[in-house]
Amino acid sequence: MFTSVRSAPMTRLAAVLASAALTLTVGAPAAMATPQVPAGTSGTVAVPVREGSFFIALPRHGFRAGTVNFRIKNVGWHRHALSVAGPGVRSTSAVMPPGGRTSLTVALKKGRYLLWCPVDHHRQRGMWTWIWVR
Ligand SMILES: [Cu+2]
Repeated sequence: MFTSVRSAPMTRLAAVLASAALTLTVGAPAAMATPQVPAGTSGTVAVPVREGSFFIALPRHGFRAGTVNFRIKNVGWHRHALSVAGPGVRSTSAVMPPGGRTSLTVALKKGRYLLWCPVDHHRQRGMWTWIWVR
């Protein structure tokens, strides 16, 4: 008899605790959803590229292996594009009008890649550069 009287509040308490635990469990994944990806080791790295008459400017030429998204801006007076060739990659962006933007995503492996502008004779006029991936 006494046990059943005492067990009723305990059952309610247990229900409240279980509910609180459920709330915490549901809330936890959202709190832990912040990506913890070290820069340059995985995920996509965004790299701004400027192209003009007649150059290709990158903020750096050394990269870690992984996916790179070149975000290209044409700051010149001619049409430009970006080609990338190296281990496992041979890719060309859309052609940008003066002032235009485009992007090119490539998966870089260890090695050396050539970047150049494939429009007209821009490569011969100086629009090329190397990047190194390790
Ligand atoms: Cu060009």
